[in-house]
Amino acid sequence: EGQGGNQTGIATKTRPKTKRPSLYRVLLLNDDYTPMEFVILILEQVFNKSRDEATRIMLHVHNKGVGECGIYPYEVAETKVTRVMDAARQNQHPLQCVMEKQ
Ligand code: NFA
Repeated sequence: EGQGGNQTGIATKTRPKTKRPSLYRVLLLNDDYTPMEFVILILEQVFNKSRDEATRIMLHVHNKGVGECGIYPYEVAETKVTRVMDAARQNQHPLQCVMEKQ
């Protein structure tokens, strides 16, 4: 009586212990110098947003100081943060991208 019960005759359920990957929120931070168009391109190219959605997120970051680009498993989030920070550095923009456990 392994799977569906125990020695008492009372039916019990065992659930296979699968670990769901923890999710991370990737955020863009506002600054005074990064061009709006650059931020839109980042949101399109790194976060696969449409132009309309990218524009919406960019303006949200611009107006509120911070905004969410997406929620991903750790390694995906980390890769996206690295891509943004590399692109910002290459173009000499101070744009900052961070991840936080959701
Ligand atoms: N605040 C920037 C500007 O006025 C635009 C920006 C938006 C920068 C979102 C960083 C993030 N050029």
